[in-house]
Amino acid sequence: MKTFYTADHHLHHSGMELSFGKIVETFEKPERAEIILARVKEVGLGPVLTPQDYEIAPIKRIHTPDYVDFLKGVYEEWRAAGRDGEVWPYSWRHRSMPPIDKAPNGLDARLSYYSFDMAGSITATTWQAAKRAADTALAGADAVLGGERTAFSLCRPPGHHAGRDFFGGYCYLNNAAIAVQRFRDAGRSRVAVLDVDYHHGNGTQEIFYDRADVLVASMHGDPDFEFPFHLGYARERGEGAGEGFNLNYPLPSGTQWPEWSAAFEDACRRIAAFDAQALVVSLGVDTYKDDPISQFKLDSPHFSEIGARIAALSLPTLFVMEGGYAVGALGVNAVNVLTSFEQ
Ligand code: Q9C
Ligand code: ZN
Repeated sequence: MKTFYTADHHLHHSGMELSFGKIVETFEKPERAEIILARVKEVGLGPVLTPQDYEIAPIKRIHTPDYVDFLKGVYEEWRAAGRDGEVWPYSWRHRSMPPIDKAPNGLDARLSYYSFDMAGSITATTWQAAKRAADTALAGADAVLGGERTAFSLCRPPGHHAGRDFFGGYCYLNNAAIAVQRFRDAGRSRVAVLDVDYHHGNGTQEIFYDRADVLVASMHGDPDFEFPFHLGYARERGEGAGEGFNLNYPLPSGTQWPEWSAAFEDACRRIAAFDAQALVVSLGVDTYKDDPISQFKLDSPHFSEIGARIAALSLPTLFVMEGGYAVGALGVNAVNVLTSFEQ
């Protein structure tokens, strides 16, 4: 299996985050991608290739032009306002405030408009890193379109919390969604997304919610107790033409393999029935028992079972890296999925 990777991911590093009332080193740190890359090399998964520098057009198939301009330019605006450090939003529209559909003018109001949390900041080079993560997803999609059965896009920063015009949950551009659209634009008429990250992929859900050509299935911590909250309930089934093409499997805190794999099996069967021409896996391994920010109890061998079950779908499959924060086991867990897929 080819792995797509670029060291440009180092261009994004929010130093800190707020975790249960304490300022701590961010869990979404550059070391994550290096650990996964080291394991890819250790097991001899296959060649590690640098993605080309793509045009912006395939990113704008998913993200709005105003959001892309905002992400590119907001750090300079922050500096021009006389501020140091990283760009952080800090206040959001409460349910008591009427919705708006146009960005406000002021810097902080616009930052609020284009985000939903403060899991991660925007640094001087976050845009470049996010753009290269999207390139990494595109290169993986192009490898599969070129005839490879599978590919691994080692994206960082991750993407599944980013929507058409918002960032959050450590995500800025939705790498998996950009890859899905690449498959669609190359003529694959139906594409499935299997999101195995511990968190609900609210961005991916938002992007494809009204579409029947993209089936999105996600197993995750129940939004009643887990980030991103508010979205990810089973009742969210898609809307309009997309009704029935969004599948959520919210699961309780402490979920172990039998319960997780039952939901996963149901998702796999629904994907098989969808008759997809390509599959994009949002590969988060934060379901691991020792993940520092998650509450599921999967163990390292379970990730091998996940890879084998995905392989049994017999679909052209792109793996796109999402979350996973237990750095000691991160490489083993992510690469277990990939090696078992290939066996
Ligand atoms: N105290 C992904 O896995 N909240 N994003 C963490 C920790 C943000 C997870 C709070 C979690 C985002 C891609
Ligand atoms: Zn996650």
